[in-house]
Amino acid sequence: MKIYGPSFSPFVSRVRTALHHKGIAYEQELPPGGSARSEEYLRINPIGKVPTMVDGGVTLPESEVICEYLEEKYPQKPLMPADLAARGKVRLINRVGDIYIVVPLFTLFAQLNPATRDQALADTGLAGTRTGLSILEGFMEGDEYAVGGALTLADCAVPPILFFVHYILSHFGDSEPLTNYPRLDAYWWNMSKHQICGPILDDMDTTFKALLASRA
Ligand SMILES: N[C@@H](CCC(=O)N[C@@H](CS)C(=O)NCC(=O)O)C(=O)O
Repeated sequence: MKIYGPSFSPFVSRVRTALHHKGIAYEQELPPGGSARSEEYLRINPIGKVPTMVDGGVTLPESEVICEYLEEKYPQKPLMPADLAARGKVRLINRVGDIYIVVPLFTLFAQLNPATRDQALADTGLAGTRTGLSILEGFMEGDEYAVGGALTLADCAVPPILFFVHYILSHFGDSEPLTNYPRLDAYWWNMSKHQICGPILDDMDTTFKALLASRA
């Protein structure tokens, strides 16, 4: 099994968390041609984003799709609860993260530099991200795990998103962005110490700092 993409990507981290939890061996490579938009990589994944999974003859883009594939191919050490309503909750939390937090967060990511910042776009991104966090706070079932009492696909997706919530909002004067969301705040600290999620978050931190240093 091969995963294309760097460890600082929240979407690569989501897939890596599932792989580590299930104990599946994999190789990790950066996109050939040096970018997710290179011709070589676009032949593998025409969406031009990371991650992509290649498993024998199966090539899949999109982190959520890859995680569902892994869950079905390797049902041992499940990442979906048995209960139907809980399964719906996992999918709902992942949808909220991908649409209602990541989308406004990406708007903010393009406005990090105060010198070139479009303040109206930044304000829209900030408001949207905080609304998304508030929605997510309401759907979280606990502060140890997102749904029920065990790791699920929601815990593969949410902690890497919260990593970038911290990084991005710190550029807008909010260095403790989860203070108003007590369940998410406690969850973040619990996940940073979790035996599977903690090391993945550490890898995000190390590789992201290296990326920033290489650009400085
Ligand atoms: N919905 C996609 C999002 C993937 C995504 O946005 N990846 C970013 C990195 S975090 C990317 O590949 N960006 C490269 C680019 O846009 O050129 C997923 O869940 O896999």
